[in-house]
Amino acid sequence: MARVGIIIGSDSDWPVMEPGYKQLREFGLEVEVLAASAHRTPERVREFAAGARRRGLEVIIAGAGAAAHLPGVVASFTTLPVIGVPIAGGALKGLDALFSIVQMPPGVPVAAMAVDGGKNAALFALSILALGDQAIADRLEEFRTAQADAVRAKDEVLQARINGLAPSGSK
Ligand code: RP5
Repeated sequence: MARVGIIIGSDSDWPVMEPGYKQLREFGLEVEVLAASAHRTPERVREFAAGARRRGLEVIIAGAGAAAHLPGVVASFTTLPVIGVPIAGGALKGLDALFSIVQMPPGVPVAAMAVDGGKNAALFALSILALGDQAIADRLEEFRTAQADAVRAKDEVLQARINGLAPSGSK
């Protein structure tokens, strides 16, 4: 049963959200995915969001561009945590979507990720699930350790390259 739902305003948003989807799948989670627009198919959005908890979802990631009302509209139909991802594109390059998502009025909150932050949305969703799931918490620790190891390995390569370039006699 899917514990995370990803809803996007258009199939054109999928390339931004796919890395997050893959991340969730790597953690062994089933994910419900839907493309539906707050403006073009509002009834479909309502149906998705209003029934989300009943279907077993625990957290929803909502990605949209332009006047991105989708995360807020989803949040208006459910008390599940909603993570909004502003998607770049169009004349304002995601600033419009960022403001639409981050400036929710009091009462119906949405967590706002960076513009095009589909992967972080998945990691944040995993942190929420980890509150009540030790296996996911353990896997998140492993993820962070592997990430740190990768940074250290890149630094070693960088240091070797710098030292190789250093003129003789210099440190
Ligand atoms: C938004 O408008 C969607 O989330 C998408 O980011 C943007 C453009 O949609 P399409 O014209 O590509 O369907 O509602």
